[in-house]
Amino acid sequence: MGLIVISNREPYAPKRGEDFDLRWVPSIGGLTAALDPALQHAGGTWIAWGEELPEISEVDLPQDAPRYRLKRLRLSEAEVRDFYYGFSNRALWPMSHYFIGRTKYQTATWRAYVNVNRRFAEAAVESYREGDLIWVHDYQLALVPRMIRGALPHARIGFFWHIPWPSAEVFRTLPWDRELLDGMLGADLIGMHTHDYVRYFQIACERVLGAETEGDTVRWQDRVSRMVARPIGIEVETFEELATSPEVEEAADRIRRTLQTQILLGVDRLDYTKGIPERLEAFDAFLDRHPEARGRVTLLQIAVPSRERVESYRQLRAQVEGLVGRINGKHTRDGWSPVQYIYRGVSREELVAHYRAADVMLVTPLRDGLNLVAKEFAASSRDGVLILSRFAGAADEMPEALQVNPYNVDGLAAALLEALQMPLDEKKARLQRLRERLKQSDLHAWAEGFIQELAAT
Ligand code: GDG
Repeated sequence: MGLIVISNREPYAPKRGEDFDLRWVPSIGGLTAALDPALQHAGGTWIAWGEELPEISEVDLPQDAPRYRLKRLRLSEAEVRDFYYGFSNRALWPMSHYFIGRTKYQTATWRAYVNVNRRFAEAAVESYREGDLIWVHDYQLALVPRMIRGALPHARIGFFWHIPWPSAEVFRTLPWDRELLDGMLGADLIGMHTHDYVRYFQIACERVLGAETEGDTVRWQDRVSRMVARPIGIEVETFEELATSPEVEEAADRIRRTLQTQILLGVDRLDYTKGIPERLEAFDAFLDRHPEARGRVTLLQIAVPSRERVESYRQLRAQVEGLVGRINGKHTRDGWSPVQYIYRGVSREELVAHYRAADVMLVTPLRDGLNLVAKEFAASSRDGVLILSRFAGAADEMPEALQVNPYNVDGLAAALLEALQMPLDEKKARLQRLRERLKQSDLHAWAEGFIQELAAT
């Protein structure tokens, strides 16, 4: 029995070195990090969009000791524009995160979505051998389970939706609500991060399709799909080891020495779901209210460039940079500036050094499927405080974080004060409990658990 993984992003991307040698470099991100070991273990095929060097259609990976085959789909410029930026990121992404006002529902991009989903499904059918398990990932590929099912009625197909599933009233704004649900229900097992998302999905199936739901199942057209709430985890030990390595400790010390203040940290893709302007406003309000904190606290915001071809992401960047300028202009004095803003991705070592240097981590999305940064910080920090939005999927599993409503700027400013004043033993006790829970359901348990349940269907 082999495994077929299907995702938009590929696990390794090809890079030409200075000597023109081709290297396959692991992609950044939790999903690919979790599934790569699982696929190395089971053997099989990974199907993804070959973004760089699309002329390479297949490769055996990992490069030095191949265990599985990566099949790379070449998408045309128009497909990237309409399927990826158009439908996935301007219709499904904002809708699922409750940003109905930012959606652009267009028949032309929907058609491209259908066509590209079909290409992924066809590649999967071609790779399939009797007994294989097929695991499809995320909102870009929601129609793939049904399309595979049409060709392989007896295959075992799993699907994981990595972003929030919104309330049925929001979901019903999607003009292709029936088609999307029907596409997903081609799977035997459908995973989401939280029980709430699963419940909202079932309600949508009832209202939109008239499907029957019972317990953790949905019955639709003589087939039963089972739902599972299984939040993705992280490699806890990897973060602990990295965080306590001499290089990272030294880098963390450097950050502290440079800033010479307490450090509040934000790390996000620059996305309107992440609540970055609200966080900046809250810090501004905090400095207004607590003049004694001026010169003694810095907010370090790492914003990783994302989806820059979409207008609303460019607008967000301008908004954030305007706010940073306004807040720094208002409060800067005697060589201290309140906000340090980094607009680029950093290496994993630098990232963990920042987690390690921070006194307070601000994870304040307006809506987030789960949020891995919150978990990574909890695994890496020595005695920091996590402030976490109640609208991140991870909040269910992290009750020891200071939970906030990111829409409440005053409440967020008050949480900042509480975090900065928290006694050391309380901070350590909270982190300890968070860490224990992270270890009980880490990344490998997540992947292995889903695969085992799928195998048992
Ligand atoms: C989607 C859902 C869900 C970030 N900056 C740098 C960097 N990162 C890494 C982090 C983390 C990952 O990227 C971001 O994951 P998140 O979960 O925080 O957010 P999304 O990208 O929106 O992910 C989300 C996730 O899928 C998994 O299901 O949790 O809700 O939206 O791992 O460490 N890594 C490096 N440099 C950076 O500057 N090296």
